[in-house]
Amino acid sequence: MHTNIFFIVAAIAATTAGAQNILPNGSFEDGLTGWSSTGIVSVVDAEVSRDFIDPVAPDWLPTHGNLFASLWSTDSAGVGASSLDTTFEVGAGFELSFWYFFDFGDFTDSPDTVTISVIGAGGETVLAEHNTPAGGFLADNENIEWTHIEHVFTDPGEHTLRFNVTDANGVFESILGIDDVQVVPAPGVIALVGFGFAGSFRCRRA
Ligand SMILES: [Ca+2]
Ligand SMILES: [Ca+2]
Ligand SMILES: [Ca+2]
Repeated sequence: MHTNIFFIVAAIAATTAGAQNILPNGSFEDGLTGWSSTGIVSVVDAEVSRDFIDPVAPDWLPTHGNLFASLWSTDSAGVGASSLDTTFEVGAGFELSFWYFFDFGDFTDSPDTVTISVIGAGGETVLAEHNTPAGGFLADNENIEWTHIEHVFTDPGEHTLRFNVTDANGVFESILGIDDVQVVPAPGVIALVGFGFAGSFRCRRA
C-alpha cells in the first residue's frame, strides 16, 4: 500500500516536472511567438555550416523538436547585428537552461561576437560570450558545438534573457543557434514536496 502511494506521488512529481517550463515556446516549435527580435532572426529546421576551410561540419539540427532559432550576424547587405530576447518572472532558485551553438563564419581578423546574458534588477549576468577578451577568440571558421547552459536565479523578479550576435564588419555571416530554453522551479523543491506528501500519508496510516 505504502509502495503504491509512493509510486503515485512519484508519477505526479514526474508529470509536473515534464510540464513546468514557464516559457510557452522555449523550443521555438511555434516560431518566434513570445520572443522579441531585431536583425536577421528566423526559426529553421536546419542551417548549413559556415565552414570555408576543412573540416566542414555537417548541417546544424535542432536539439529538441523540429525547429530552432537562428540569428545571423549579417546578410552582407548592411545589417550588422541580431538579437533575440524574452522577459519573465522568476522566484528564488528558479533554473534557466538552454542549448546554443555558435558557427563562426569569418576569419580571425573579423571576430563576429556573441553575448548571451540575463538582465534583472540586480544587473546583467553574462552566461556565455565568444570573440571577446573575456570569452576568448576563435580560430578561422571555428565552431562552438551545441552547448548546454544552466543558470540558477538568486534574485527573484522580472528578468530578460538576451541572445546577441554582432558582425565585425558586415560581411561573412556567423550564426548563433538556440533551442530548448527552459525556466523551471528548482527540481529539489518538487522532490521535497513529493517526499513530504508520501511521508505524511504513512504517518496517518500508521
Ligand atoms: Ca526546438
Ligand atoms: Ca564555422
Ligand atoms: Ca562577419
